[in-house]
Amino acid sequence: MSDLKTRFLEVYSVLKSELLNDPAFEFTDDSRQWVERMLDYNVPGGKLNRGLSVIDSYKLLKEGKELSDDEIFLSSALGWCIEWLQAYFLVLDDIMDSSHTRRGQPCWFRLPKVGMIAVNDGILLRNHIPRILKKHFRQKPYYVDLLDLFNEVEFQTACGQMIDLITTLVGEKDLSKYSLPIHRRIVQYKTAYYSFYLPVACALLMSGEDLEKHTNVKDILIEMGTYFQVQDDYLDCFGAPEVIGKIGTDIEDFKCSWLVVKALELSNEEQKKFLHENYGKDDPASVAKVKELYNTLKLQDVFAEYESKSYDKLIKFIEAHPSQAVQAVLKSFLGKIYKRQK
Ligand code: GPP
Ligand code: MG
Ligand code: MG
Ligand code: MG
Repeated sequence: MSDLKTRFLEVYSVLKSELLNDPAFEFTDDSRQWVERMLDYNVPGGKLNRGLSVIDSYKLLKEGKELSDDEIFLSSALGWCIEWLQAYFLVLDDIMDSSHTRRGQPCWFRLPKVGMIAVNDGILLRNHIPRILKKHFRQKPYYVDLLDLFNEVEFQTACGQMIDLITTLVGEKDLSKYSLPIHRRIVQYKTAYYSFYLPVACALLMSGEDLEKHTNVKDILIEMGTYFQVQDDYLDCFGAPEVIGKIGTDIEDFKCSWLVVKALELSNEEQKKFLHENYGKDDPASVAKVKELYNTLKLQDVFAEYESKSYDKLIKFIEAHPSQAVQAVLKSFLGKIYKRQK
């Protein structure tokens, strides 16, 4: 494991122990154990890309200057706030999407002892973020901007999740409303802001930058986040569950996934009818039929082409940015996700 990741994980232990000894609540042994188990189950088990990106980005913005212990700790703490935010979203998203597995284990709400307590655990995870920020950033000149940033991004994500969910309303299954602009709107809000803009925005604030002056960086990151969610939609169907750590549910859930939008674009009338008949049914035979049509339409090739075109477009976009340091941040981020298998 890289040195940076080891240090990052050490910061998790520090933050966890602070939260488990938060004087604002009189913990009993039982409640402390519950929170500890809930955190260990849901917070650190992912790829940690979002969290690690805060440290990486901060380092690149400092143009390679060695970071002090304090800077490493603070950028890691911000990284963990994003991982906490992600844990909160995923715990609730898995309930909403009726998912089964996440990060190679049952979704938290699927554990018999947990069930709908998971809803409150999601709320708790969300409440941990301002507690971490208060403890470690209260005296910083950028504290208010940091709180505002997390609030804005959470609001955008919840709105994205809302449109993701209302487009799939049961009883109103209407595939004809699915299109690329609708898909784009959903994924920008539900994924791109918190997964891509937030880590870099945290690093910019720590470096004393004014976020208002970086709207072009934001635009590039939102584009990258859109590409990332298209990959997520693709992997939901074509990824190996043992590699991505989750079993796809987009077809059963009638999601406005990039794959179904492309399938609709490429289908003839007969194939469209077939899709209307089989999409959004919680039955393995219908799901298999949809996948069969995706194969007939060669969606794997269509995706491969989308992937390389997006990459070229993003690189051009990045290279037009005036700052070399910012270019390095963005290229490093893109490098981590290009052709990802998980
Ligand atoms: C990912 O969509 C979106 C989120 C995790 C945002 C959830 C937002 C909330 C306010 C709860 P997804 O369902 O495609 O992700 P996955 O494939 O990982 O389940
Ligand atoms: Mg989901
Ligand atoms: Mg979802
Ligand atoms: Mg998905």
